[in-house]
Amino acid sequence: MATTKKKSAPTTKKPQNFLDAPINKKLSKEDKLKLYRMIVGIRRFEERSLRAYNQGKIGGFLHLYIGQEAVAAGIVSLMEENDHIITAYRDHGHALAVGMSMNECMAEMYGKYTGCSKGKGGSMHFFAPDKNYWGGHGIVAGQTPLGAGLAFALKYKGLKGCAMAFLGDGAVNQGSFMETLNLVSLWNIPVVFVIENNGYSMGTSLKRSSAGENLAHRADGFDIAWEVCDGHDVFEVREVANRAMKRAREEMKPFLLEIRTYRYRGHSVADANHEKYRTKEEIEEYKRTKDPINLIKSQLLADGTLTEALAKKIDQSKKDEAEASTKFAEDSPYAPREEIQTDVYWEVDNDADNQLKGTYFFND
Ligand SMILES: Cc1ncc(C[n+]2csc(CCOP(=O)(O)OP(=O)(O)O)c2C)c(N)n1
Ligand SMILES: [Mg+2]
Repeated sequence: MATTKKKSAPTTKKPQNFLDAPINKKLSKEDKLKLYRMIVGIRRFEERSLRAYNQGKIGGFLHLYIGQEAVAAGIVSLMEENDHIITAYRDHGHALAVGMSMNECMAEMYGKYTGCSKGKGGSMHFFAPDKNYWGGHGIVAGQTPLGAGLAFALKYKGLKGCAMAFLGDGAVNQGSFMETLNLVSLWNIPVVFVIENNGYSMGTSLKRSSAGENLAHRADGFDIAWEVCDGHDVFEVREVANRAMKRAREEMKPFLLEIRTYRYRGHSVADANHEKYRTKEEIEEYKRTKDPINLIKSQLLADGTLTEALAKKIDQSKKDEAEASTKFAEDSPYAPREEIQTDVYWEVDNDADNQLKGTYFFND
């Protein structure tokens, strides 16, 4: 892939087989199987959630990550103790990758009290602060200044870590993202922005909405290092993201990473006509040549980590886990009536500690 890198971008030499890159050579057999289980698990969880949605069990929106699994799985596998992560509404893959259970995620979509956000957030608002996972945000690019804030906090507290802030290709054109790039460069904030470029923002193709040879090179205008890579091969994602994360942690510098990926489904389940703005052939070609599950499976079969029998067993266990999560969600209660207005704004629930005195539209 041709990328014109200016002085702010690090020079990289990409290996032919990303499993041979030093960061991947370190992986044990169990580490590699963990990545495989994760990618398969995300796919099976989402397929099951789609069925539940079509059965009318899940309301609101459902934005599926199917096709993009290797991005979240690869990057989260590199996270260290002080690293944080935040994303937009296509948030199921990142949630499972940080270790959230299928039960708490499925229950959240069913609107149940046992869900990670007590059933009050739904598909777009998965959160796990105990796992440094800060959501799940519906305003396009709204999570990017928040990601910068997470990284600012690390610097302020003197902790060595980085914040991973994911955004879509459509989000790069939002003013808030540009403002954030300016500040993180000025203040040397250890944030890595990951553009998950799946080629479309809702029904608008990248070509129709974004100027420039690629999206990442916009970082040059802010003197921020950047790189572009493909997101189908989890080992490529790890190889490239590792450099960005290391640089952020060690040099206290921001980074802009553009990862080229693809979503198989419509923008959300409501976008049933997605074959109107792209061809069936385009989708089929991606599935045939770049499917993240097929890629990791063939790599692990070739290096002896996986056998067909084990792959089948893992697949079945992830289907069973997803199935069990729907039962858990179904059997769970809704939030009690008296809690219906809590957990919306921290200030309202913690009035004694609230330093911003004002009125709220639902005060009386
Ligand atoms: C500020 C704002 N404007 C518009 C929308 C409506 N909207 C929701 S998703 C979306 C497209 C975003 O596409 P992209 O950033 O490429 O992310 P993807 O859905 O591909 O993951 C739009 C325009 C919104 N949620 N927020
Ligand atoms: Mg997109």
